[in-house]
Amino acid sequence: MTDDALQRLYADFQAAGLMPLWTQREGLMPASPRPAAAPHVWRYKELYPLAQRAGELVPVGRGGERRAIALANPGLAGQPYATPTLWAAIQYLGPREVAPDHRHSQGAFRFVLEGRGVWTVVNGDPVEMRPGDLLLTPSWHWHGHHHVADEPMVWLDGLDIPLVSRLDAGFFEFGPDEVVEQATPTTSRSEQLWAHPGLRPIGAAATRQSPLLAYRAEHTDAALSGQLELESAGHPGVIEPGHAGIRFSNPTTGADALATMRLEMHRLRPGAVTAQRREVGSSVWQVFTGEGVVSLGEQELDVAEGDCVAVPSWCPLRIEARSRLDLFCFSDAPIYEALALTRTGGNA
Ligand code: 1HN
Repeated sequence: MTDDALQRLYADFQAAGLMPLWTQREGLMPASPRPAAAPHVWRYKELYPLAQRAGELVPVGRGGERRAIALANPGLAGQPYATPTLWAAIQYLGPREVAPDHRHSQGAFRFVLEGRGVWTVVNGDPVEMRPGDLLLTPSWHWHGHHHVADEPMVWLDGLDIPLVSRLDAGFFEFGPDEVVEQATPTTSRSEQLWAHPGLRPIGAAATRQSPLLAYRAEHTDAALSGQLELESAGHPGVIEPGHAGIRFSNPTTGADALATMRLEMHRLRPGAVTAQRREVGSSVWQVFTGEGVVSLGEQELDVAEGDCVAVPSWCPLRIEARSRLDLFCFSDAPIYEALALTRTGGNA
């Protein structure tokens, strides 16, 4: 075959909408993941004042729906994505403001950093939001937020927006303009039914997404302290020395609370260091309290309260605690597990 003939073949491939594997095999099937997303840190001392300025200048209302400011990964070409599958944002709601009711097929959660006085109403169930709480808005659940107190409130929003976009599975619907539910109970209906450890209501069916909509800071704290106290007394339970962790789970199945996102809280004793690990799939970590050093491959990042870190797929991660360090973490691990793509490694 002559060069000319080969040129004509490639031109005819192109004209016919065809592409040969042999010129692209390496790009299509790299030896190991080559994420476009970069390891990156967003610092709370920058995030908070910017969110505050947005609070002064930008009203919350119908259309925009939320005063949520997305963490845009510098490797992801100007898209509002923390990683290729995860959206993370700082949301700011001022005194007496209302974020209107809507629902979407994207699954969501909020992890509260500071403030008080906001209730998120999920499918008509008013759920109070307090610092350190994790609140769920599973896929296609109606939700709006209303603020009844005098200080602004700030939280981390996590959604599976980039994944759902790639999957062409996005649906969105506005709810009524008026706020349907203004009640402010301290315990939601979902907690009345489901927040009793090990006690499953006999009348309730198993569901793919957790029916428990609030995981309270005091329960998370007690679970983590318990692991470290047991460790001090020589009993098993921690992940590794000085490192306790819990996963927020669906009480009907014991599986991840949300279908597309894994949600966890970790606590390191002062001075504790995790092993270096890497896994396929990406994650976002937020420091809830304390300070430390997060190593992402070659990069070492000092982190303090409120800072958020994006960990790309297969990037080696190691965490060192400079004080007692509490970290909230969310990842896309349930997707990889469902698709039999899970892989973990030790040292890079
Ligand atoms: C949303 O509904 C919330 O309910 C937060 O607080 C962030 C980002 C995109 C689309 C919907 C919320 C969101 C969102």
